[in-house]
Amino acid sequence: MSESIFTKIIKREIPANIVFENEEVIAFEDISPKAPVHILVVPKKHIATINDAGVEDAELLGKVILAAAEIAKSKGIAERGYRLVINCNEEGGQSVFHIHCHLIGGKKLSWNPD
Ligand code: DGP
Repeated sequence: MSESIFTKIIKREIPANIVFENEEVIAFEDISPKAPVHILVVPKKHIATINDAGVEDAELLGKVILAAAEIAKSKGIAERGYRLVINCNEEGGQSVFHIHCHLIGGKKLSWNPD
């Protein structure tokens, strides 16, 4: 399966508040934010979960993380700090099966995996 809700956002079939885009990566505000800054940084290539990524995706995934860091800077939260999260499968809390990195910040974050 190569379609996901995020593929529809990439193709502009459904709207999103896009904050960053280049050839390989797109980033947009999470529809259900958990913090003042909550952005999803998404490779345009459809990869369902991090389990499905291969060594051929290493550079792309690095670009996703670097894009998240750049967005954190542009949002003014880089120095204060923030969190990057990739959920995987059911117990990891993944609900959209197209790899994405959550950029979360803008407040003091607790550390509680529950
Ligand atoms: P995860 O649970 O890690 O798979 O995160 C999926 C996130 O995607 C969740 O925080 C809510 C967000 N989300 C789901 N559907 C949409 C959508 O249509 N638009 C946007 N902007 N975010 C969405």
